[in-house]
Amino acid sequence: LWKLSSSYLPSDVPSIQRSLVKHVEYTLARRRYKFDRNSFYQATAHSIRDRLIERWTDTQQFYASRDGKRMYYLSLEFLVGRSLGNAVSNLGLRGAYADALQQLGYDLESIVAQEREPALGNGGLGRLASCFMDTLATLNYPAWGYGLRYKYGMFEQRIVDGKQVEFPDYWLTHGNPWEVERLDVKYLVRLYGQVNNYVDERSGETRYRWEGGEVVVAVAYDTPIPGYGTYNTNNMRLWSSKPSHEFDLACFNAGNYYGAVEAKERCESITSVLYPSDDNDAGKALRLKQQFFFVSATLQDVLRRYKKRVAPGRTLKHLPEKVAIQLNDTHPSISIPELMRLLLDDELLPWDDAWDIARMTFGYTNHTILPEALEKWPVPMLTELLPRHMQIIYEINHRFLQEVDAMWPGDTQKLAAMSIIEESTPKMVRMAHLAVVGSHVVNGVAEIHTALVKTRLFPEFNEMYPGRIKNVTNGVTPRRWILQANPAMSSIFTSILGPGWVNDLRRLETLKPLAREPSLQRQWTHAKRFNKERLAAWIKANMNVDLMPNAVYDMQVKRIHEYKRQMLNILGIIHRYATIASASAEQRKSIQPRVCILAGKAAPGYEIAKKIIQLACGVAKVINNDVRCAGRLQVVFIPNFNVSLAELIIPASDVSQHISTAGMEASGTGNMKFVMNGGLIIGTLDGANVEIARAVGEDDVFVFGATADEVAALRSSMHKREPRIDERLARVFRMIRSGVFGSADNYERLLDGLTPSKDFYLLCHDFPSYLDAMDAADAAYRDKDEWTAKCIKAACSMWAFSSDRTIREYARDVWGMEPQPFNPPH
Ligand code: 26Y
Repeated sequence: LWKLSSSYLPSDVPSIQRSLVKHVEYTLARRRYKFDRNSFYQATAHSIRDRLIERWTDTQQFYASRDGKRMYYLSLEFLVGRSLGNAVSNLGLRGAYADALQQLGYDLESIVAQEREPALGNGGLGRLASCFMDTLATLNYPAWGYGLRYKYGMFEQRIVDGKQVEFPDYWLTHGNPWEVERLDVKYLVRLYGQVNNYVDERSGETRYRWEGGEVVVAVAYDTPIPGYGTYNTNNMRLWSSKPSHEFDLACFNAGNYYGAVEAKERCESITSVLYPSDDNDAGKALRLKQQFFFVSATLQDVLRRYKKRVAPGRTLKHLPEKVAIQLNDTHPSISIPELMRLLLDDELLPWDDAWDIARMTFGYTNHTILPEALEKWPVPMLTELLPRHMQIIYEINHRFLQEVDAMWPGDTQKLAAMSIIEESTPKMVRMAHLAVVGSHVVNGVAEIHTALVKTRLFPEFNEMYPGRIKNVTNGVTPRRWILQANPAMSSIFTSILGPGWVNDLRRLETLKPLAREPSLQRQWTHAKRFNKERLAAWIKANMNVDLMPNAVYDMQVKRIHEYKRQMLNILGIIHRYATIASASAEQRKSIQPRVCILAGKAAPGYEIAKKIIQLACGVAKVINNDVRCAGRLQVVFIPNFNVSLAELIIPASDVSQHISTAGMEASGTGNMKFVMNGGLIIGTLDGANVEIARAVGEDDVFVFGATADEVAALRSSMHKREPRIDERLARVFRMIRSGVFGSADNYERLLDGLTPSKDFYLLCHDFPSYLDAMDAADAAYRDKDEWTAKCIKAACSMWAFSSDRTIREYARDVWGMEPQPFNPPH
């Protein structure tokens, strides 16, 4: 058997071709008919998958034999994007597959474009998780991602009559060749029920058991995660919910056939849909079920793997030496009481031992300080769904508040502020407090954000646990965001530096002294031009708009949020329009041509965000049809922004906007992607913009607006402020109210929020300096050679924003984990 199975698949062109045809004929059962492009996409995916599986199973066996520390990244979201292009490139087989397909009459790029991307995440947080997966594999860290296999991912956004309309994203229509269904890897997950106690005969202690209720099955779906230029291949395990047999018997025997079928349907609904909101927690019971379902299956799996390995003297006390669990925001933080329950009720450990183990195992990453985005669950809901966890949370809180009282004796205000339970009606469990108390490290995602986490969000915790809160600035993977998204620029880097820069972005620094060299500048300009034309061709084909090729391409693509201030961008665009419209034909010639691109989804229930999209579309329509703007200004709102579109849009940018009200964007990761692709930033001193500005130099970032400290001061004096607004802004408001961009009634709520005394996001305050930053960018763009030099220098200064740097920091400061490279057997 060993002999039969131990050979490896060859990856020369003829072998690849044989494997492609074999998959079309046998895997797809399309022998001798229907050899179309989609069949070849499926076949190529399966052929690559075979090669991934070899490396994957070898790697997992190797990790098991080495018994090093492993990290598990728990995230309710993974925004993976397309896999085929990424896999061929990470395996170093792009050339071989391109040749193999070409000889069969297909072009790799158009095959790659057949793939429907899984959108199992909302935005930044989910995409960060996927960038981390790529880096963890590339750097040979033994790590797994755990998540949920939603049947419906992030909704598809269409623009109908200038407004966002949501359509369901059933991404599994054509199957998913990247996953392996593990029907044998399944766990039971309990919901509801009651807690019974009993006296342990050996110790005489009272012990607890959670019993009854409904039992759901979690089935594993595994996806191999290849690293770039390494044999190591990690795993992402996503859970899907199924009704359990145990459950069948109970219900059906009770004679309630329809009720039982309905209940079975409810089981499957747990993993049916991703919640498409990234800003406020609707407190929905189904969302809590998702979180617990996910956490319970994952912890059972992790503990089973840990226990499978028998080593002399090893007990559960040593768990933190072998296992690190990272919580991607509070979404999986019910892990903390669940691990406690497993250790107390199943393993019969004493409380203090269980608590030390749990705290040393977990790390918690915070991604927001906005109060409305902090998760809280009503105590009655938790008590009903997870009665034992509620008890444990109360016990954790009780012990924690004793510590608080010991530190600040008699300070009831401190107790109320820090308590895990909020004394509201109904009472609420503050998941962030639970996560801080139950983790050994809490991290923010950019320097300024971490500072605000320490001073504004958790000041008391920071005092009580000095050193627990750390910063680990986000990063993005250069494999997807440079190599794959921008082949034109990548080939410039590779031709000068060789291919090693992809795994060592610091090497780009050596290009900075060449930034003014004409030959490099020429190649760079060509690449940018190529990327703009690539985007323009897509926009022509999909939206029937002809973009000017020579304009400044100005982009703001991200989730739509008031704090991200797409509205400020639109107000700026209207101002530019007004300037063009009122200029003489002669004056108009001196105005810098500009293409403004916006894209992003609004949460379905977020009315104001939807109005912002409507205004953007209304403005685009008017401007694009006004002859006075011809050759000067165009505006496009690209529908259904997702990872694949980001890969197309970002490399075409000259400038991009990251203009959140200072203090509100935790980090941002789009900002990093744009600069890496040779675009400059117009931005506020917020999130990672601050560190990007430091890395590339203040002169090459167009910074404007109030700082985070000023924002705080401005807000507190808001009511005292004179209601005077900038004359240019007043003109913009008048235009919107005149109805040129569609009935003013549509926009009244938007404008009403912008009166200076109500302007929470400080658009009025920042508007003048925003226009100055725009003017500065326009002026800088006029000197083409100088502009190109700036872009080259900036792009080549970005090594610290590679997720490789980020993950090395986590490994050192949070996980205590070493790389474990596996040397290929051939
Ligand atoms: C509670 C639930 C409604 C919820 C679901 C998703 C809450 C938040 C989210 C997602 C948040 C998110 O994407 N945050 C972003 O994380 C990025 C990665 O750290 C940051 O760069 C970005 O600033 C932050 O907004």
